Amino acid sequence: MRLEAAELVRVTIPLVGAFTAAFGTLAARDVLLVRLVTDVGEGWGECTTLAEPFYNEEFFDASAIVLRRWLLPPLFQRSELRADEVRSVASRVKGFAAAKAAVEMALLDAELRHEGRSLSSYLGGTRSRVDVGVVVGILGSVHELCETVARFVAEGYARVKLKIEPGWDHQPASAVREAFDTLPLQVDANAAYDPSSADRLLALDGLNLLMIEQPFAADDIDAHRRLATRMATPICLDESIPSLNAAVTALDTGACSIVNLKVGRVGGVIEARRIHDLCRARGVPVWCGGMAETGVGRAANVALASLPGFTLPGDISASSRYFARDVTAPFELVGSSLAVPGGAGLGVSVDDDFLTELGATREVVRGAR
Ligand code: OSB
Ligand code: MG
Repeated sequence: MRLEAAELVRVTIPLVGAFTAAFGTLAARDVLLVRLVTDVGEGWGECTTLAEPFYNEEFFDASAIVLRRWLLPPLFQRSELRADEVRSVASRVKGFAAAKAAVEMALLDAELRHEGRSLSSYLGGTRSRVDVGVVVGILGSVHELCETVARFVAEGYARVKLKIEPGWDHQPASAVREAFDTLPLQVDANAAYDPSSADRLLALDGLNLLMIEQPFAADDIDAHRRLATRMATPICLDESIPSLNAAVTALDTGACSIVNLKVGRVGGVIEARRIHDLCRARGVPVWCGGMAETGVGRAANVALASLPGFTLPGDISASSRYFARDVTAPFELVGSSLAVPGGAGLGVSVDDDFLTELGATREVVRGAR
C-alpha cells in the first residue's frame, strides 16, 4: 500500500446532553478525524482525545500539529506501507498516542477494506455481539442521577458506570445502589483523588461495586497499589496504562486487578491487542473504555471488544447515548449488546455530507517530498 493523500477533518458535533466528569464538561464533542487515501482505497480513523489536555496530555490542536509535521510525512515516503508498521515508524515521536492510533486505524481501514476483511477478524475477535454498559456523568443532584440511571436501565444497559470526584462519590453511588440493588455498577474518578484522602474511598467498599477506576494520578502507581491492599473493591486503571510496559508494571506491582483498554490511549488497536493478550495470559479481566467517540472510533472499539479477553462490558454505548445523529450509521443497542460490524475494515462509512453540514474544516496534508 502507498499513502497518496491525507486529510485532517475537524468538526464539532452536538451532544444530546452535557457530559461532566472530573476533567470538565463536554457540552459538544469536538472531533478530529483522519482520512487517508492510498493506492488501494481510502480509510478513516478517529483521534480519540479531547480538545483540552484535561483527561491526559494530548489535545487536538497538538495532535494535529504532530500528525501534519511528524507522523504523516514519513509514511508518505514509503513505497510499501502496511498498517502494522505505523507503530514502529511513529515510535520516533514520543507520546501522542491518540494521533498515532488514528493513523493506524485509517490505514487498517483502507488495507482491510481492500482485502475484504473486518477489523474484528483481523484482530482475532471471537464474538459477533459485545456486551456494553453506559457511563453517567456528574449531575446536578442525586435525584437527577437516579432518574438518568433508570432511563438507561430501561433502554437495556445492564452495567452502569458513575463518574465520581471528591464531593460526588459515596452519597450518589449509594443512592444508585439502593435504588438498583442488583445492578452491575462501577465508578470512575479520572484521577480526581489525592492519596492523602484515600480513606474516603474505603466507604465505597460497602456498595458491591464491580471496580473503582483510576482514583489517583496517572503516574502514582504506588498509591493505587497501597489502596488495593486496603480495599476489597477491585482497582481498575485507565490513565495509568499508556502502553504494554505500563500494563506489565501495574500488574506486577499489584496496582490493579482489572485493565481498561482504550485504543487512543495506548496508540492503536494493535498495541491494545498486545495488552489484551498479556492480561488474558495472566487471567486479568479487560474491558473496552470509551471517549464518547463518533461511529468511526466506536467501530474500532466494538471490534476490539470482540476479542476473547474482554470479559467485562465496555463503555461502548449506543451512538444515541451521545449523538442525535452520528457521522456514521448509528450503533444500536439490542438487549444489552451491540453488533460487531462484519463489513470490511471498520465496517462503517462516514457521512461526508453531514460533516459538511456540521461545518467541518478539512486540511490536506501532503508528504514533504
Ligand atoms: O475516563 O473513561 C473515561 C470520556 C472521556 C474521557 C475519559 C473517559 C470518558 C468516559 C466516557 O468515561 C466513556 C464513553 O461513554 O465513551
Ligand atoms: Mg476512565
